[in-house]
Amino acid sequence: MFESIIEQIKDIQKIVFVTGAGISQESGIPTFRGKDGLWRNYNAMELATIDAFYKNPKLVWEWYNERRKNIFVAQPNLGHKAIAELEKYAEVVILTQNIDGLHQKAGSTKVLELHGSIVKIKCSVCDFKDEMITEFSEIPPLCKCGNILRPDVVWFGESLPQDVWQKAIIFSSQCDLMIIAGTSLVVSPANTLPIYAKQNNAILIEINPEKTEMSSEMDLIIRNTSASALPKFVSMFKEN
Ligand code: BJW
Ligand code: ZN
Repeated sequence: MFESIIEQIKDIQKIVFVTGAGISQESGIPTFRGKDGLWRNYNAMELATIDAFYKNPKLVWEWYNERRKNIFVAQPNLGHKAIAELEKYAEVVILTQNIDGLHQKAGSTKVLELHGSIVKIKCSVCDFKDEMITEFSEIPPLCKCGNILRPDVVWFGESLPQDVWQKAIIFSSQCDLMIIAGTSLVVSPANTLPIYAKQNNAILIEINPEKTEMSSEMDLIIRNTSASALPKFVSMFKEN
């Protein structure tokens, strides 16, 4: 079984990665649902919601400011770098739920950020959008229109950016191989992407030290961390 999948993989052209917090764990960025995912006794489910932001924007901004500091010093790990290198051998698209920009920092060129980006901000009311260059002296910061600015990320109860989501569906529906790395697949709609790939008879591979919601759907499971597994996986393409 394993050998037959490996043989098929070598001839594959269109590869889609679906990545989550676990892929950046070895860069020192905590995952959401792991033991280290707690912040001041809050968990992500409590903070990453539009309701939490309206109830206590200062608290939510403090959480993002602290994460931003950590993310800015973080470096891509061997997992991010292996995916970037794979572009030499195949057509690679990354559909990431992460907001940390580490895939791009590693050199990957086709990255769709499903849940936004830590470096972007937008107004909670008007159409204003910008990149956050420096920290704001007062939080929550205000837009020129007088309303509160917010991180340009997708919280629970909000829709994903429709243009990004439509492209994610198209790439997933057309790929030959989907590699799902470092995500618990508990959050929708990102966790439906493997279904689109499966409908195209794509091979599904999961890279995760733990079982996920969709492990039973996978053609191959690599129970290892992404920084350990991905360089070995990419080396198979080099040998071809
Ligand atoms: C390693 C590793 C290593 C560790 N190597 N692996 C009921 C009421 C209301 C809504 C809903 C509801 N039921 C369902 C919904 C929809 C909701 C949802 O899915 N909720 C579920 C939790 C039940 N989804 C939404 O609301 C989404 N929008 C939507 O559906 O729109 C339509 C709609 C509109 C209005 C009302 C209802 C529906 C939006 C979801 C947005 C999620 N946002 C966040 C925050 C983003 C910004 C930020 O980063 O701050 O996205 S929450 C958080 O979860 C973040 C992540 O991207 C996302 C996924 O988490 P991820 O990446 O999988 O991380 P973990 O921690 O869960 O898993 C890490 C994995 O790595 C683990 O498996 C480890 O084993 C593994 N690992 N080390 C490899 N070294
Ligand atoms: Zn505004």
